[in-house]
Amino acid sequence: MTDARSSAEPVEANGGGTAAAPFDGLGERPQVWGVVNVTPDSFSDGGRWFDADAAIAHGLELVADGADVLDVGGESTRPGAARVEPDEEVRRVVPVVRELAGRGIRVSVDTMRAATALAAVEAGAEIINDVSAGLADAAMAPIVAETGAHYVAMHWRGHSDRMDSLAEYGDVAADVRDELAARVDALVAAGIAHERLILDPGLGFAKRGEQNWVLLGRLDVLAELGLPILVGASRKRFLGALLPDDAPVAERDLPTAVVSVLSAQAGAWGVRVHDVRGTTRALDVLGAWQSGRRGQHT
Ligand code: PMM
Repeated sequence: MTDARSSAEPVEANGGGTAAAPFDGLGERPQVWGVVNVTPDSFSDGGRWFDADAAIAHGLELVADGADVLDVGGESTRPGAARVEPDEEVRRVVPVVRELAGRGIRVSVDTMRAATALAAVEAGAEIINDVSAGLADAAMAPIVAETGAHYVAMHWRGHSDRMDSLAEYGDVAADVRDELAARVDALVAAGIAHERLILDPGLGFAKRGEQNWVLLGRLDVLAELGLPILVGASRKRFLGALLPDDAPVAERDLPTAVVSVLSAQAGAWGVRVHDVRGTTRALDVLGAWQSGRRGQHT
């Protein structure tokens, strides 16, 4: 195995802050993660990037649009989705990761499997984005610890085929915080450095529409855990619910960009989006707005 630790420098915010420092909403824009799905069945882009060459070309476009990180995934997590075979997942993501990382792009791999995570790190990925926070594969946390990769722990209660039945909460913001706090303890106990962790509220994963809005409106509750927060609202159903019934999925990009801005203002460290161009432009407006605000006070 290659020594991933030496290549995995701290994930820095654009302004030079480290991953442990949440975006302060005053000047630095959050990390923009561009989604590169190498799947035939992802809900949000209909598997348009299934072919490796097409996925690589799409990733390069996202970087040109301003993506800081490319999040490469080979398994759809849309509600009701069936699991992909482990070998097939590796076959889909590794060539794409190798090519993009080889061009000096910071690559994350979106996987719940330790074997895929390891293969991706060996191919140059610096970040493992695990929507199950280690719950789907007991080997994940020790493997991530061994590689020294950064790790996104997303709030998760069960696989996509049954997650819609797992959306019962007392206080959704406090419950998500507490369940993620337990995952942080387990991940650190397995050897992952605390400063390598990034948390994600898992919008749409065992959450109903209004629960997603509570999580966004109360991001400060999750911020109590003192780790960077990644928000993945892009093109999700709860945004579609704001649009006319017949609106195509791409029309969710404008609401996504607005959520990116509001998340940044609420202290999110990063946003994971399909339409990188729209979100970076929206975040540039926020940056200009904030610089105007600072000017008023000097
Ligand atoms: N959402 C999807 C997939 N991976 N990863 C993180 N960290 N957070 C998310 O909200 C998230 C994710 C949903 O599927 P998509 O790839 O089609 O957007």
